[in-house]
Amino acid sequence: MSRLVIVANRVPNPRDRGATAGGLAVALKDALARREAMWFGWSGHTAEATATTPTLATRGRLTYATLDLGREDYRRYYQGFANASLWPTLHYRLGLSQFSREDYAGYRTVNAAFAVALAPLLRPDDMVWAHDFHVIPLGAELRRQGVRHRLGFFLHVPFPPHALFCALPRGEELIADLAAYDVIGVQTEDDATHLRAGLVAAGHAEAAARVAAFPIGIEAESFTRAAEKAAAGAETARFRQSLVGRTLVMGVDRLDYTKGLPHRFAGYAKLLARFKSHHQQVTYLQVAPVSRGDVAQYRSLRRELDEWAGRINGQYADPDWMPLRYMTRAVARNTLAGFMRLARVGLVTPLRDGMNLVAKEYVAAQNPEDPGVLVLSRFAGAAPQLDGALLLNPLDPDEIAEALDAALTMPLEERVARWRSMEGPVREAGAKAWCRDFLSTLEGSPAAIAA
Ligand code: ADQ
Repeated sequence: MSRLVIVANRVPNPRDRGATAGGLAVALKDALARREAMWFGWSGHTAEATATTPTLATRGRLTYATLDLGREDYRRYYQGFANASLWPTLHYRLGLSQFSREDYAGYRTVNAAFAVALAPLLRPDDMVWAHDFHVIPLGAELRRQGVRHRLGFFLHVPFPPHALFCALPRGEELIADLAAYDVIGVQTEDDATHLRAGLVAAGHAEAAARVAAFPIGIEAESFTRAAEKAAAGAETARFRQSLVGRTLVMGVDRLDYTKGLPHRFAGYAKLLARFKSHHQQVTYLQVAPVSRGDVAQYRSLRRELDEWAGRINGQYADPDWMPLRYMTRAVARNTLAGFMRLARVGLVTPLRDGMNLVAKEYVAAQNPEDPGVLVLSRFAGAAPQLDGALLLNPLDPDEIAEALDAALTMPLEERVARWRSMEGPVREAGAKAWCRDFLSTLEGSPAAIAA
């Protein structure tokens, strides 16, 4: 079996295992267990200048190859073009997207530095799988280094319609770079349709056939086991006790403007305003650890949510009832799994999301005898697979309030029927299947497209 080289902006720390491993490491676990592999990417450290040779570390059949990035390169590549230009554009938020030629140049510089450092490490039989919007030009840069290997790319976030994407300056150049990959994976059929049209418009019709949807999944069985175990543990018992019999609504997100948190809080406020029967009866726990706290838009989002939380509790709380519990500290994955099993409603309302794994985790965490209800945004990539959820438009707070009321009053029989229709897809289209589908497509692709 050929060696697998995974390229991602962040490479997991070789010392992190299990619960502390990042999302991508969990998703790739099966693929990495089955063969010799290498992780390649940023070390997580900055230095005066970007390193030219990677630092290598080996753990069994896995090699870690990482580069320190120069402070200025890091700022322009990561905080600048990746997070402030590409992230909003790919999530359909042109109004939030900033562009500067210096940031774009930094993004290209880092991708070229990655390619120059990676090319000499490749063995003849290696397959390269690059992940996400940070490394779109990597394939083209590797080809420039003379690399003829099979190169795959997977985009974890949405790909918008062409008219929207090409409003980003240099957008067409990036689409043309994608044509250097042998397989270009996206989350949904909609994303695939948009990207194919983009490739055709950018004059790369030949690459359109290499685009395919590979919806990412979770390791459902292990998540279910974690939820069962945590739900029987002391931490969940203490949390359950604190609810004093009230019904739990739960949200779990990174604190990001794509996740629709202000709209979600507005929807919850509408529930309390319009459906008074839920007063004293419901508790909403929102866990949203701060991410990208060094980007201005994320700081202002945090202020907005602080205000919402204060307003909701200020207006509706009783001395013995706090309707909203909101925390920006991270909570351990296993603890969250136990809390999800306790929650009658999983509230997942991103304004746009590549997939959204929390929705799938919520389904996997449920007790089959007494499952909760998933309330899910139509604009999450997971929506087409999870049609047993109450699907809604997350931009309308009244729709959120109505879906919450329907979920909180739903009879057991309907909850079971809806959950059963989702449980199968979540289990079958899991992380393992995702890896295998992508890698077998890459293995089967005609080798060396760029002669
Ligand atoms: P994210 O935007 O990070 O990922 P998501 O898929 O929901 O979004 O979450 C990834 C993981 O992080 C999940 O396993 C979740 O449990 C965990 N997580 C989220 N919030 C957490 C919290 N408050 N505390 C602890 N853990 C938390 C990007 C894309 C998604 C896509 C994934 C995978 O934006 O659309 O589903 O990649 O491709």
